[in-house]
Amino acid sequence: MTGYKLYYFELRARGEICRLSFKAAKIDFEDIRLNREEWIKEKASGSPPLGQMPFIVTPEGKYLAQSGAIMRYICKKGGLSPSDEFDEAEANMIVDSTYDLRAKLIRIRFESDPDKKENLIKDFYDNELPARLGGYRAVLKDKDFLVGDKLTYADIALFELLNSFLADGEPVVPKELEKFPLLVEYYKRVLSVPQINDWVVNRDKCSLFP
Ligand SMILES: N[C@@H](CCC(=O)N[C@@H](CS)C(=O)NCC(=O)O)C(=O)O
Repeated sequence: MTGYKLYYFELRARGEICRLSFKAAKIDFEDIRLNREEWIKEKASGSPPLGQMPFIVTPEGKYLAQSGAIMRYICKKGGLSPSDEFDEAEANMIVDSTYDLRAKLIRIRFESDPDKKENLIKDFYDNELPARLGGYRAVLKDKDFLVGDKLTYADIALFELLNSFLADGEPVVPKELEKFPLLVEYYKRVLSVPQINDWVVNRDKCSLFP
């Protein structure tokens, strides 16, 4: 039986959260990075569900797309999913809000009008990001991890956003956390999880966006 295969571009963007989930869950996977031409052929085969990447192929030959669904599935397999129903809902609250922030950063990246781009950047860094970080701090309280008493996919989603999108994938604390000392400690705690640290420090580096 072959193992898991993950298909994405040679980018972090929406693929890195899947790579990090496999690593955090200690599940081996083949990290397949397609270029544009290879992707066009793969898409034309009709195999990728929804016609988008990232997608995975399981050892049983099943296909799954959508980075959030892949993250939840892999993390559940690796014991990184909350068992309590409310904890699970709270984890999903965090994940969904990190996806809101990702969508804003992706919009900023691809905005071609310089004035609009500047306004989007200002609103994001002056208003939206600090408001959400304050919210994450309130959920964290004095716990080690966001939900329950162990690392879950809520931590994977938030850490990946902070590390990949704000710290450019480097093993450093993003400067945006400076006003949130509890989140600085939390970020360092997640970064020090051995399999996460190993990935962030030693991964095959690629850029966030094209
Ligand atoms: N919400 C989806 C978005 C997937 C998506 O937009 N994928 C893009 C790359 S980031 C894609 O497949 N683009 C190529 C295409 O549509 O042909 C996720 O998080 O996985």
